Amino acid sequence: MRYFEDLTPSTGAREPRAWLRSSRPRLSLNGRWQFRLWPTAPDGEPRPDGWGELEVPGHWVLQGHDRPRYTNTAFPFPIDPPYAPDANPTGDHFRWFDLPDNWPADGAVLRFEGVDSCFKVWVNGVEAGTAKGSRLPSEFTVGHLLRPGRNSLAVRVHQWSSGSYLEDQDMWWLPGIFRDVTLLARPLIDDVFVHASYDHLTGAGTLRVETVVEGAPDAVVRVPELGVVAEPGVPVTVPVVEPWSAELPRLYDATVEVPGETVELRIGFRTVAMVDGVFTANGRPLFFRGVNRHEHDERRGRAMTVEAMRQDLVLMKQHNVNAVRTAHYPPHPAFLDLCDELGLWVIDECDIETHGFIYTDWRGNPADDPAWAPMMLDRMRRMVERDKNHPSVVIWSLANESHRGRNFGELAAWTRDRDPGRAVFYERDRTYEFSDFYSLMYPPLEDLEAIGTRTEDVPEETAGDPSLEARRRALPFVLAEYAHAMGNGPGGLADYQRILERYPRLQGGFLWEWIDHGLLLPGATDHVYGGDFGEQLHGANFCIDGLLFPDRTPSPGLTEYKKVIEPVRITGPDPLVVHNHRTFTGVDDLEFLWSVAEDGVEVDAGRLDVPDVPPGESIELGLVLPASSGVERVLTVRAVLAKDEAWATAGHEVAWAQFVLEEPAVVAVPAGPVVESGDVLRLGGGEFDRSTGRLTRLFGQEVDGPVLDLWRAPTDNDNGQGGRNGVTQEWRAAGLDRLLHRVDTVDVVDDELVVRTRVAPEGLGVGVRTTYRWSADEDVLRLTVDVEPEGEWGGTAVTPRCGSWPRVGVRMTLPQAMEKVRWYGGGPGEAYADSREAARVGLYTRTVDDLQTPYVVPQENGARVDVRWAELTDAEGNGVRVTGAPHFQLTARRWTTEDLEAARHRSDLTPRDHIYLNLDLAQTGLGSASCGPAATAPHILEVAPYTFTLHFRPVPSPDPRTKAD
Ligand code: IPT
Repeated sequence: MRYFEDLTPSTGAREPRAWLRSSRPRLSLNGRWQFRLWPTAPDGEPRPDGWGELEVPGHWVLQGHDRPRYTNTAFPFPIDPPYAPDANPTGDHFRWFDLPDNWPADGAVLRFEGVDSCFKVWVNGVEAGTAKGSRLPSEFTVGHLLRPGRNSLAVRVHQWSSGSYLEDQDMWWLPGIFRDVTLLARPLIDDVFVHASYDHLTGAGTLRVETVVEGAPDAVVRVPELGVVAEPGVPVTVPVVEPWSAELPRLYDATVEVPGETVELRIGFRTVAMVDGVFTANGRPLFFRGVNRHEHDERRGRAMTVEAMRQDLVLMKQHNVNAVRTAHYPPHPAFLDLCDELGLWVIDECDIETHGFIYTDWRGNPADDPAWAPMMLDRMRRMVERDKNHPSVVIWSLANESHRGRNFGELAAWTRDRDPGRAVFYERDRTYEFSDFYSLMYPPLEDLEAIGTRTEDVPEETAGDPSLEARRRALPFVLAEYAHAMGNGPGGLADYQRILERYPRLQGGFLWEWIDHGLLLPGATDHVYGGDFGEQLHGANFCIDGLLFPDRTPSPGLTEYKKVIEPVRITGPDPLVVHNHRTFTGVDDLEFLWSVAEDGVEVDAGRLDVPDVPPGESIELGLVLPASSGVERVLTVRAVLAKDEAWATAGHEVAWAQFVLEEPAVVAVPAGPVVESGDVLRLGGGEFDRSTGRLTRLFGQEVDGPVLDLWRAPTDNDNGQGGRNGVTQEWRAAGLDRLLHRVDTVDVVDDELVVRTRVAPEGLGVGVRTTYRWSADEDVLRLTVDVEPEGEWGGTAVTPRCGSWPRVGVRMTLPQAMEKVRWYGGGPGEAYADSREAARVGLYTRTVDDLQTPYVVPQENGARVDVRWAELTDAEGNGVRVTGAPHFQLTARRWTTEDLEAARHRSDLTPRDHIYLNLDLAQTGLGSASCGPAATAPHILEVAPYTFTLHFRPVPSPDPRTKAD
């Protein structure tokens, strides 16, 4: 059997050990390598002739050789473990390197941080070893193979191997040497295991450092700041230390020394423990405001730069995220260093996922086959040994989505024995027998609530085993994945958070997922996803499901998450209360600012005196507000950083709240005559077609509409998973995407123009009676729309039920020059019924182009909610102001809903020569049905009668109070 297909994890590799910063010489072998790609695994040794070049670390498929492949669960090769197909792209990598003159003569180690998926190494033409386990390090002893001066290094990398059966994570298949390659002078200190605990009752820290030193000379452990000088293996108690937590990531510099080598460490004192079914750190229950993070860079794939890793963590901290699950493999080791430094709780997950065995109904699943136990245990050991010194890592995760399997018992037992100081996690074995947590993915709210009260149904898997079931039911719960951020969404975050925070059993969750996996291939401007290469089997855009766009700009979902998981809450206005939801720290790092705005313009502001509030407690504040003014008044209270932190500067906003103190006075109904002249009806600033009743000119500008609109370009979450279980199907079946309009009557009744219509889909009997009532005076044109569904929306024997509408509102066009948008209402970003916590009332100015949210796969986006009024004007400042009665939702684009719906990539959208405006009463929420529950009842726009009113005024306005500035 060929080495890349056998069940040997590696040959010639050294024992796994910690990732250490050593004073011994090292030589980075990153850089330009020679490269040649073979369509199938060749025999013999790589020879350097006629080759191209490649950047290492890197994936060849992102550097012009072959192409990347995306599948969700399906293996892109036959399920025939442990075999690889003959079509097994194999990349030969070759380079020369010069050994520095002063390189120590006592040996060397060649270290690979990650090679996908199996490789063989030759040094100066002699084989040094082989390894599998893509996202894990491998080291080979190579000192005896080196010579002074010039040396050659050849690495043959196979895309497919037996290891691939353990690497079916939902992501791009990206072969190559994608993490650093380093030559290390042979370590004298081979391994270090730091045990640094914290006693929250006494405030003492206890440090014990185990070392593995070759030849066992005496090592010395030093922590200068604490005056500690200790022997390895001997516990030292320091009476007072500052503990490490994600909120206050206190690290102490330390060293381990032997003659000839110093290893530098950063120690965090902290103790995690299960106490009465609750996971605690330093004596307090932990609560995860987490994200699942894949390693992804739009150009470099999983060959991450340290800058991008830092950027990820800084963005997480800035958005109130306090935990990360390294979905679904150990990250680059530098990432965990940064987690220690910046403060994040980490679930470190092993590089194991066998999801594709769902297609054999789990027959042959490696997780349940003892023959695979060594391969799996090897992975667990390499992760735990590498990452064991990071205070940020508090939970070891055995795997993702690999079903039930006895090998997990072995992994868990080994892990608990090796590191009793952390918890063990595995979600997909429904007995949870090997896990310290109960966990699920994407449960509906009711299920989460039941889990909170420990009244959830007994899983089938534990039904026959009362003691196993009792154990499971006593476990704390962590939401491993929820709120699928695919495309526009997720919706419902606030609803989840409310439940998560209510029950002590629920210790938080990890949103799916951090970043969109869109890839930019060399020279391309559009991101690719599954299917873009004409491949048959692919996962389409299912991995475009992040809170960041592929270029790491935050999407509206992240802004919403930040608001929803605020660690400090402000409620009010009377009384105004600050609640500290942190676990360990007070609020004295924050400054509390207030301001009052009238119609969006700040009229008063100040600083609130807030005494420190201990974690878990609240405080009431006195705030005397200015007297009534007759216009809308909004109080905003913000908590901002009082000083710079490692991840944000002073003034960075952590939490905020808004309160409408006073509603505006109601606008009177205008009354002026309707004037008929030929085919045209004139009413205030509007001109209407006599026969259709359609508005054709508005304050002198050519317009079309407004007409009823019920449709939107379906979102990924509307579509549901794989185009099933979504609302789009229901909406299409009801013909909402093909509505026809018929005008029944156009009447002038007193001072009103009344246009009665029926709007209905082709081919069906359902319809919507829609009446437009127009009235006007000199300044304002007023439209009231009555919407009255009729027919069998509830379904018949032959037509399906349609329970909701995407939107209810009107659409109209404006001249393309009216691209400047100024509005008073929710913003600055888009918002939807179940994703609107982050929208705050203010006065905003944007262009129509700015209003678009650049989802990789175009879909409904860009709505602004709670809009009191919005102006669309041209460069000269001429245009129209739309006012709601009281509020409306605003969407403006340079293309139609239909264009948006048809586009598969952003470059498919080309501006037309109009601006398309949607003025809505409401839209259905977003939900998370692309992998989870749909929008819930309160956020669904039911099929029902609706009435809404809009006022149109010219800009500049004759009324000085509403003048554009
Ligand atoms: C879950 C996977 O764990 C994750 O990798 C990703 O595929 C996510 O779904 C969807 O994007 S698995 C799902 C069947 C619950």
